[in-house]
Amino acid sequence: MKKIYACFSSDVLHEGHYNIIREAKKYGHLIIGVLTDEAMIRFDRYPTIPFEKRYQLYQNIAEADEIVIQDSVSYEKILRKLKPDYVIHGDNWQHNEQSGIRENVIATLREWNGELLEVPYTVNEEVRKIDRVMREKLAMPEFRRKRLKELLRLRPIVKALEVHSGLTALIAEKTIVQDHEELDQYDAMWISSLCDSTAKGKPDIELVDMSSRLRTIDDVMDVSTKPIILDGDTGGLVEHFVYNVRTLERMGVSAVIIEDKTGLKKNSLFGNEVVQTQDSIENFCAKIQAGKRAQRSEDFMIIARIESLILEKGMEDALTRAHAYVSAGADGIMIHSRKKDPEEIFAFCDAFRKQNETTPIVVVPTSFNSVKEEELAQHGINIVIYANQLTRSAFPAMQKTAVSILKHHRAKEADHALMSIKDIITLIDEIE
Ligand code: SPV
Ligand code: MG
Repeated sequence: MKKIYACFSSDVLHEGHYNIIREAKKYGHLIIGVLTDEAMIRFDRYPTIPFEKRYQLYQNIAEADEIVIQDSVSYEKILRKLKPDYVIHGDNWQHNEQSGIRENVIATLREWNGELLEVPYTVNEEVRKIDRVMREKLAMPEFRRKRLKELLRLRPIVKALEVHSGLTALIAEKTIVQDHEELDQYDAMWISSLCDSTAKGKPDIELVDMSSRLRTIDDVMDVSTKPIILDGDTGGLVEHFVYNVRTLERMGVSAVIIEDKTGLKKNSLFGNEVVQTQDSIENFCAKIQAGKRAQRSEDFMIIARIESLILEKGMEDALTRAHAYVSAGADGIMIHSRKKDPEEIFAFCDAFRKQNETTPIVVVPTSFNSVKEEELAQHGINIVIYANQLTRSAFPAMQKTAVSILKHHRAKEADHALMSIKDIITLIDEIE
């Protein structure tokens, strides 16, 4: 009897899947692969039900003769193990970001004369509705909020991209790339004080107040499902911070990072070129403790950011503070540096991890940008934040266009670098 393999990643079975299953069954022994959570979040959206439930869902398919686990987006490993005569899939992956995965399937099957069968992909009203409902569920505060902690368990390193508007949130939400037979995407979003302020043409000195920051968060939440890490600056007055913790939690923000500075806050990348004052360990611990007492859910994280290396107070000071902040209840620490290489960040992380193996470490490699994620993870770092690159890429592009139009007294010369009108009007999903 011939063997046919199909892999599914959906939480809900719909007509499109049944169509594939019915077709597959005509060829013989049907093996269904269930994608693990780790693989699913690289490839598609976040699962709305745990892996065990998804596995059960596929077990209940009457036509399935065998259920197996596929633990990577690439089919290569599972295909070599099963050596099926056929793989069946919808034809939608011929021209999307999965085309490389498809080519790899064809090449792998060729090793034993196996064949890829493709059925027309079903997009009807029911399929669109299921997708919409899933996304809406993921955007709900109770789902979104806990997702960062879940990702810390699922990912070797959580990748966050800076966003400051609905449009930038869509980029963080939807950008998917092929990466060595796998797919990759961002895990989370960072709402930077620098970029949120810059987008408003204001300096990064806690001038853009919390009401305005909440407005940005709401714009981002409106069009996305990924978890949000808020740059909470110094956290402000303790008496205000406790209210803000509740508000952020209620909205579905996953984490706030507060930095141990006091007085008029300046951007860290200025270092000691401007006057910046670090808070005392005692005061900052009191702020963390007050925030943790105010918090109502298990999911929300208060992450303490240490500015000792930025302010050249030394490694010992950074480590003393890190351990003190964790003892005060911080759910994670962020260590910042404006050095061009990551040596002091690695020295800090290695020393911290000797005494503390579990508390998540966050870094922002803006200055030390040559380091790759894998190396960060090897030093025990759990979250990497790309804190300002979207803003820094958009500004020169817009400025160049403005100059070109002014110089040429028309827009024609700028046009080759612009997104087409057709693309821009279809960029935004409409609610049906
Ligand atoms: C921000 O993005 O606003 C930050 C990170 O706080 S940094 O600008 O590097 O200080
Ligand atoms: Mg900031």
